[in-house]
Amino acid sequence: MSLRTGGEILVANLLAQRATHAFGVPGESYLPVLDALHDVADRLRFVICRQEGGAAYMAEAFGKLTGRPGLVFVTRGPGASNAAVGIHTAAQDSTPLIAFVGQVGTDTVDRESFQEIDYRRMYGSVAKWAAQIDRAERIPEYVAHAYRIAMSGRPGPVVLALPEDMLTSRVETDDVPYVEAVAAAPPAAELRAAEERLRNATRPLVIVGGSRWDAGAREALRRFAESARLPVATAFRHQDLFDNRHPNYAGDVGIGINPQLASRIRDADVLLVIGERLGERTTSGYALLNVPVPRQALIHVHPGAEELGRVYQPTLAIAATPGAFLDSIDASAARAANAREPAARAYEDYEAWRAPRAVPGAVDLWRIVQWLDERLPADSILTNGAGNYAAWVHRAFRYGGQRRQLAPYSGSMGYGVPSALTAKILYPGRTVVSWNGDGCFLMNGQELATAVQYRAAIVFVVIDNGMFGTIRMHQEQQYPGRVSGTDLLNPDFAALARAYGAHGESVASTAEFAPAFERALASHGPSLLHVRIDPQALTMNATLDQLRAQGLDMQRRAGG
Ligand SMILES: Cc1ncc(C[n+]2csc(CCOP(=O)(O)OP(=O)(O)O)c2C)c(N)n1
Ligand SMILES: [Mg+2]
Repeated sequence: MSLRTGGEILVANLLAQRATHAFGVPGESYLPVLDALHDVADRLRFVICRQEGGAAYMAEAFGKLTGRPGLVFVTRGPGASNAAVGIHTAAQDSTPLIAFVGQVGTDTVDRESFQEIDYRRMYGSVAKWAAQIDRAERIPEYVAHAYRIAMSGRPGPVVLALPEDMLTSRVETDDVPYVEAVAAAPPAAELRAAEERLRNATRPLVIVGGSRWDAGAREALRRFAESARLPVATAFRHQDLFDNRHPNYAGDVGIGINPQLASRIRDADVLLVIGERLGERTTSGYALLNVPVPRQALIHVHPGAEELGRVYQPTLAIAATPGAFLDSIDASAARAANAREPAARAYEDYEAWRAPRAVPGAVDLWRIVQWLDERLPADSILTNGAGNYAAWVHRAFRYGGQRRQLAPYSGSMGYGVPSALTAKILYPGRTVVSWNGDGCFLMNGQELATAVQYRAAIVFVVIDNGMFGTIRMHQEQQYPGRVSGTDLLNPDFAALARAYGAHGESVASTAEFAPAFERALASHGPSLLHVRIDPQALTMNATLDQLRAQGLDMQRRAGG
């Protein structure tokens, strides 16, 4: 064995975990790591980003796409602060991520040295684990533990601080072996009880969500749903867990849920929930199911035992990964032979909900998304952040049953640009469409430079309504006519894209979208379509004026 720096030991142990990519913005605080990466650039690619928020989101998207922790490297205080949005998203989205943060030397710690923060306290309540590696010989132990924690149970983010003197010190140590997530499998007695509940159900429904799904688990879900004849709904921003064209598909349980699906959930006698936490967005603000004891028999399957019964007390609490549960349940024993209606009835409701209605203005996003739905290859990836603009893809686009949707369960803006970069870097052969609002795009629009630098041929779409539309919607409903803090004066996004070196075009009508999209794809580089929409097209169900009228009406009735 020979002496190695902390930086070299860290990189060697990441390679031992078969890490292929790391995302980051450099800092002088972790130069030894950057130096060690220099020698292994062909195996562990460091993707240089423009802002740590973008880098952390990219790492988060890596975790979503691969199931292995996304790695992000950031410098001390300012870098660590910028990265917070991605770490929070990883926490709420149950995504494995490890953030490596530069830290002042142990010789000057606790003086509030330049850019010093105690990351254990800063990230204590957001990360699954926040720690500092004070001795280089313990790096392998910390890396193994970080991987295991990030991936196991309910996955989430880990923050590891790297004191500068630890990274430059030279020690002898072995590397740690490859670490896998801890398996969580259901006990046989609970499986039999679940089968019995489903077999005797008259109005059963399955809801799927969360992380720790792989291709095998998705396939097992399809087989189970078909054989047990169960309708399957997908949780908020998890629409790619089940083929949306499948006759057993019931739609998505998210913001602006199909009222028919909401009734179906309320009226269900047995709910089988797999992988989903049953968070606020999937329960219509905790209103869909009774707290703390739902009226429905709830079979809750989640890999993190601590999530079972957190809000909703289940009839059966099963600590298992989706794959382990679906591989072990006997679909024929669970077959809902007494179901009052065929599973396909729910699909008819979904189809009707998806069918386009009239939209104000020259650009009809409903038609555009339906065109994309038909046009895009079956393995294309669609990303988005947060905003009303996202509702169009969530409602009208059909995500197939493989990993195709990158969207924040955390409802965090600015996710659509960086997550698309990760998708295109990992899968250069797949079509990647990044769907953004005008507000959302500029939260991480700087990563367009990263897309150009890495020649990532993503089609960025910017839906420009000249406002933070979602907040304007709430304003009109609760404070009608009192517009405050939500107007935006936007740049010419197409010209901005061209300034970055990307292909950029404006789209002024529905008919212009398809040819512009084809030209964007044919440019074989990053491209941006600036789509100006009528501000009246604020939601899929109501115009801006209608929302204001509803708000005024509510005010009148409240006696205001
Ligand atoms: C990081 C972050 N900041 C603020 C918000 C609050 N927020 C939610 S949606 C939204 C407006 C989004 O605007 P835009 O991207 O233009 O989409 P639109 O609603 O206009 O379609 C805001 C400000 C948020 N969810 N995330
Ligand atoms: Mg907007």
